[in-house]
Amino acid sequence: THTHWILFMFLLTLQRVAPGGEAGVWPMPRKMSEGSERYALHPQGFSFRYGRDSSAQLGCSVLDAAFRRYFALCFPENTVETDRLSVSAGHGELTANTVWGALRGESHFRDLIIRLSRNLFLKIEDFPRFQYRGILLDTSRHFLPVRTILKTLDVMAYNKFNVLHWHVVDDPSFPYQSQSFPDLSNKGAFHPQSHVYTQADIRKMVSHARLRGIRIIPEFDSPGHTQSWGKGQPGLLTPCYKGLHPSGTFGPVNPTLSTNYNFMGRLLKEVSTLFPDPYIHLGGDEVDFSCWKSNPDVRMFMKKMGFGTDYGKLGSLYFKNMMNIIETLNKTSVVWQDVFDYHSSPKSLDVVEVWKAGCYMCEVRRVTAAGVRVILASPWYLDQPGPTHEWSRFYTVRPLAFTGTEHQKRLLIGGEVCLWGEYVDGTNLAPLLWPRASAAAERLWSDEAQTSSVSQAYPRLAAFRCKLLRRGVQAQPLFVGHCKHEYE
Ligand code: CP6
Repeated sequence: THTHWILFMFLLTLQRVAPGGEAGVWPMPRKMSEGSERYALHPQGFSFRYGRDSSAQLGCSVLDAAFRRYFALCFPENTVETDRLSVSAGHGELTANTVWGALRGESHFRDLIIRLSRNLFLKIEDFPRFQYRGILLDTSRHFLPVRTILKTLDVMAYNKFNVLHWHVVDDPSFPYQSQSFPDLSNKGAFHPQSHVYTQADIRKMVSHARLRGIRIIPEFDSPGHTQSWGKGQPGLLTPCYKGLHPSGTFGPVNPTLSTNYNFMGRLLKEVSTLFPDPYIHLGGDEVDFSCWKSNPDVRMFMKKMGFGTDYGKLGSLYFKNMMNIIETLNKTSVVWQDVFDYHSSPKSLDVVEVWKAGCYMCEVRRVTAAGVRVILASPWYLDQPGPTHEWSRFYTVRPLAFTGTEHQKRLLIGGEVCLWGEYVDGTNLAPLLWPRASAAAERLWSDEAQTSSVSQAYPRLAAFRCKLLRRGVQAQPLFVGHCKHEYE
């Protein structure tokens, strides 16, 4: 059955201008017919309402909250823009088959119909190209304030991103405050009170994201990238040796001790109850085998297991155990491509994230040929310094241009923009993300053939960036020009 919601959330983006042009319609919908008349919109005579036939009604928390947000977006500071749309006796209508679809006008194989006054019909048909449209934020290299993350979720929703991949912890700091293991952040965070995410903070983020149709996938990267974990969990990391003696430094998680798997199981159980998303990211990238090699206990274990000198087999064993933990928690795991490369049974993996530069299409081809789902990140690294106009490089990525069967293409579930944190904190996160990540957003949402021209995208993206400024986002400029409302 169809569900109907009468709402006007799309009126402002549907002005009479060349396809989405000055209105900054972004990302581009599949089909959009535009009327020739303009209307002014008055806050007094304007409201969002549930349709009479709608299966969702007042009390649907997600849409009630969306109505309030969109109203505020339509009327910033409650001022009326008389040169904009208004409908005195008209109404708009949106049809979607899920609440999430209604949130972003996302309607798989359904029509989105906007009807303005009696004689003007505007029709949008839209659905996403990829189901997974993510952004990675890293809160270990720098702590990101909770409000910065909440604001980023807002802007992600404007761009139809639907996944926040939260790289919570890493070598430099452990800001996740665990109930079962408080020492992890007491000793491993930059500061045990001011630079941690409490369970209450996380619930707030998860709920804020959910109301905007965004999933939060936490990453607890191991066995490498875990230096900060070692401070609060003695015995977790492998002691590295220099010759016959411990050197005093530590390497990846010690994969030979069952106590460490008990610890990981308890930690991930806590994490899995806090984050409702079915996916958990287990990391697995850049594991330094040299410390494992140096340690006599690890070497003995290798011998006992018959692994020879192949430390990839030890990595496989670690991930088999981790995947078992994830399975008992009824979750699906995501891992970095490194795990696929060193794993002895790569077909058993759930989802692999391809991040390395070089021939990333070759890797996508290999992983999908093994029947494993892929998230593509390689072409969308935003944290490396570069010229502003590189948005066009992000825009012209062709994620499905690898050789493979239709089945392989379907295994590419989407892509992700990575903003690693070495050079990023609350001061520069927004301008680094926006509007460059918006270029990737359109690539992941829209039809490729309809959005392949950089020169046609430019004025639309420039207008969308002005819209972001108007909404209080410090999005950086694309090129020479001005916005009607500059950032203040
Ligand atoms: N941190 C972690 C990182 C990176 C990775 N994992 C990384 C590597 C190379 C570049 C950017 C980021 N900073 N944990 C790799 C997935 Cl160019």
